[in-house]
Amino acid sequence: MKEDAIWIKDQVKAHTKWFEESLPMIASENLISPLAKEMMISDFHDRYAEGLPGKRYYQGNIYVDKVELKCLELARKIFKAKFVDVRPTSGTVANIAVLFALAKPGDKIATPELASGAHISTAPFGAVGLRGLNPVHYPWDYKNWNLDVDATRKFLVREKPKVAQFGLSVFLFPTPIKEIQDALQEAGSAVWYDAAHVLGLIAGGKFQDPLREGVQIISASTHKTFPGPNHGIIIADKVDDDVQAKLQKAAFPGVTSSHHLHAMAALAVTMAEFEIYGKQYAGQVIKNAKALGSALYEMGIDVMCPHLGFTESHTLAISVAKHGGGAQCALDLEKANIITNKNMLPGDTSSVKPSGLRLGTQELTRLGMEKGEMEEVARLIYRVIVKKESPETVKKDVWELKKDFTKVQYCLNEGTEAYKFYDLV
Ligand code: DSN
Repeated sequence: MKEDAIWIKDQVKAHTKWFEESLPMIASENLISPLAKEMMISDFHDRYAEGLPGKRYYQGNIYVDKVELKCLELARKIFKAKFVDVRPTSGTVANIAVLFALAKPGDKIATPELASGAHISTAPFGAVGLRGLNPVHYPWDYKNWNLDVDATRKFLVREKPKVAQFGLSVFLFPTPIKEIQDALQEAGSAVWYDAAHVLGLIAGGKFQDPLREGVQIISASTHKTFPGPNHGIIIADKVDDDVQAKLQKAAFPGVTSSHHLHAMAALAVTMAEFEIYGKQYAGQVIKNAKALGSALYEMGIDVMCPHLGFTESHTLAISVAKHGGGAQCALDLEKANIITNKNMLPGDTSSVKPSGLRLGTQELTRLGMEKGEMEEVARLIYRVIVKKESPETVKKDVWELKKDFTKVQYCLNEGTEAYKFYDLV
């Protein structure tokens, strides 16, 4: 019905306005640039392409092929990798493709545990379980939010997992892969790194460089610290032709038919923009996370890992057990238009009533916020979760802060010379 269509559009408009007025701090989200957005609503959306550029099963792909080849070229350059596939349509889809290429049902896979910050695709009820794999978990150093290096070395040699998977959804610090390289080699494990959360930090040269540290295959979504569209990517280096062929077959026809060509074009545009602005953006994201962590900590809030400077990424984990718990605090913050998520912390047993919150600075940074704004964000959070001020009152001050930060930065934009290019597309 026409009324239904209009009603749906109105809900999306209301959501969009709400987010414009809010401080979005979910660590897995971001904003795409105006040019990337234009790709998302282009005719590419309405088309199909199956296979690889130049070897398609459909006609009509002349320009799609050019764009995909450019996307692959840019990705190979940014990630200094020989092999890239941009056909997985999300991070989890990329993960399933990697699992199909590297393992068979019944094989053993080493992963971090959910309570250590792992992603659900590595859980028995996620992609790992779907592939019929047998997960074993790394010994964890909860104080430092990382692998216990010595114990992990012994664990790898003992367990000899077919695949060793690294990467987290609460990804505070680089994983010490170099430090366990000897054990990985002795175990004969394929080394896979889910970089979804930190892809932009890696691309900007501000986190670790997994492919130079012993990782063979990276999978990721492309819309977290890498500020692209909702899509997926597989990146590999030093893998033989056989593994490359398996990855390609897994990507198509294994886990995709067509690969969301509009998102692929938006990813290509984001890569081109990232080449110009990425390093600066990635650096600022981390500076902002550290500044926010310090400000919250100075106000008496239990930010994890103060002895390590809180974080080396975009993410902060904070314990709000003494302020009513993660679920209640996340709801109160939402009422004040500060959007976060409740999160399990080490020792928690319930994902529904965990003791923590996860905060990310990548989206506020994308809007141009810096250290001064992070200090103000910390005060707003403090007022809601510690002082228990009415969220309605705090919401007004959230907008006071946010109203000057509503335009996407670190991209080709209005007012810059590059905007002329954007205007012509
Ligand atoms: N659910 C996402 C996150 O928040 O980390 C990852 O897929």
